[in-house]
Amino acid sequence: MKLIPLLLLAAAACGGPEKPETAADRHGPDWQPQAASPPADKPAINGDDALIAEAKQFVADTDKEIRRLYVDASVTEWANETDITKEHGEAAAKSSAEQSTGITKAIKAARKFDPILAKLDPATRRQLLLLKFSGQPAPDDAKQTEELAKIGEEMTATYGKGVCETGKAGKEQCKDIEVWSKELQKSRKPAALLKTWQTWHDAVGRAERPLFVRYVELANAGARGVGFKDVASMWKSGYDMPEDAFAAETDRLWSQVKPLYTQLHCYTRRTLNKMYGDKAVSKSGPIPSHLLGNMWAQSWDYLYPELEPYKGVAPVDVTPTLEKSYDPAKMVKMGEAFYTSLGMDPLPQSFWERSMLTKPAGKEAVCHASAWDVTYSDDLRIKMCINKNQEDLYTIHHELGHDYYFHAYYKLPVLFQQGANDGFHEAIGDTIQLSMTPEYLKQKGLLATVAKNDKATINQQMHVALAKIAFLPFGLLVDKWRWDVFSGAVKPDDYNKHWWDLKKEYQGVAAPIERAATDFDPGAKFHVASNTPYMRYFLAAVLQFQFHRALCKKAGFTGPLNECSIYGNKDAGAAFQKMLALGASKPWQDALFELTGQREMDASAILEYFAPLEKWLEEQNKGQTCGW
Ligand code: X8Z
Ligand code: ZN
Repeated sequence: MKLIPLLLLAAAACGGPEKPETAADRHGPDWQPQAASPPADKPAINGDDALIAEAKQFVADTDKEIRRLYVDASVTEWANETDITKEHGEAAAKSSAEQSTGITKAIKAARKFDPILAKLDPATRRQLLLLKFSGQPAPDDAKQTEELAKIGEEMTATYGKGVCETGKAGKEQCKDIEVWSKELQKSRKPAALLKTWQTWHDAVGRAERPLFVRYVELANAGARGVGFKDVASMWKSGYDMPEDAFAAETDRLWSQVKPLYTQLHCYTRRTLNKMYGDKAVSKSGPIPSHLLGNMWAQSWDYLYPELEPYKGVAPVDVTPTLEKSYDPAKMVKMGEAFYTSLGMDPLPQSFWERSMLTKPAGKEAVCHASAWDVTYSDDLRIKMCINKNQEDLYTIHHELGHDYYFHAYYKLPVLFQQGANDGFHEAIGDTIQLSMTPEYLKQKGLLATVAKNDKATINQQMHVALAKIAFLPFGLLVDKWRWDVFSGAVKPDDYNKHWWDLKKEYQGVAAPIERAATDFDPGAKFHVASNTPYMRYFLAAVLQFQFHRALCKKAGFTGPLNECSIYGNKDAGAAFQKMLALGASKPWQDALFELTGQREMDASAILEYFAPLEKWLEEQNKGQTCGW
């Protein structure tokens, strides 16, 4: 399984399956996610016992069938993403279509158990609930199902290959996102940055546009066939609460963190204004998207040298050491060592034999990092094109978080082999990142010196904030955009405009040049091209601090949250593993409660963690007009 793109719902971890569990326990067993099922509260009838037994058997049979479909889809998808060819793409589309068809059949067949849901044992009931969210449903017409799967593969492959030209011998020469990203990270020349930004967006975004427009129609047809209003409704319904309540939760969490983001934006904009002048960066408007060191302006850590609060205090960047004395496998070993220090198992030998740690020579591949349990049986792998730099060291820890989640639950029924919600899956490795403090990095020999004073704290916090606070509005808006697209509230002619409206509203970021309705800038982002839901990353950005706070408490740590590292702490490790082992067998609220004592997602741990930086930013921004 890879954390799953919508289409696939296979097990890969750049998306977990779309989203598991659901409302059964909190809202009563009759809670139904929009699906067109008969009411669940019909009076008991004599045949109930037979139907209950049948339901149990159905769930056992479905487990086998879905496992087979997931494994087939995941095996062919792995082959294609590590070696993009026409044949691999066709095979992947075929198994993806079979998976959609099989899931849809099962969802429809399960409807007969709706009248007795309340009488089923919790595990059977929950699997029936999760089945509704177990993958992209197929449209009724088999031809359309095939088309949907093909388009899905084509979109992923188009993104993976990147910007291509046909060379002399008629061979296609492509430059993938890695190449363009390096330019955006390193250059400080606005004209060069603009050229890079525009090349990627024009080539990849525009190529994705017609595919995506059709994809929306077909995916919605599939969702409707199993009783959802549309794909947006299907995605939002998968969180153990009514869909509107879920959407309101995301807004509530954003309102908790928005003031901190606004302070960071204000300080960053002022620094960029000083660097590039009023013409390039206005003092009061949104920041042009190409100047933030990242293709989507989603995290700004490459601007740290320019934004460093106090010069000459102590380095916080481990890239120089990685470049000098590491290779990709050694970086992954360092990640594994963190997890084993918590009492978790070493990665299986097969991980080292089967993972893709660098781009295979002479092949096209999807370099966007992901984690997999290809056969849903502890067949753990990661797929990355590792660069020897700090960002990728952190991404490795993110991906291993997925693999350790897979490992903790691989013996469960396949429908429970998911995160408690998809945000949990994304948050595991990120929680570990929060424990990679300067002290820890020094212990590992990655930093030679660590300063312990207020200035060092602010520098360190700025470094973390440029990755994790800058990310928050982006994490929120990608699926706000897709919700409006799938629901039909926004039509294709306005797709691009709506994207930039949301980028401005939430991120305070603007397109560097005028964009047209024929452009398709969202398609220049991996998760849109690969149909991987994105709200999970926003949830993870919140949850990881909640997890970190709880784990630090279990570890007996009483100091400031930003100084805590759970490295080597077996008590914290045991608590973490206990939650991971639940998979999706319980509503996420129960899993969260188990670890944190809270039943709600809550951004207060973020604010607690960043309290020193927030205060510092407010002082820096005093007298300024922040916002845009
Ligand atoms: O896609 C990812 C991971 C794989 S699940 C590398 N992330 C999001 C992104 O790159 O946009 C991690 C942070 C957000
Ligand atoms: Zn991930």
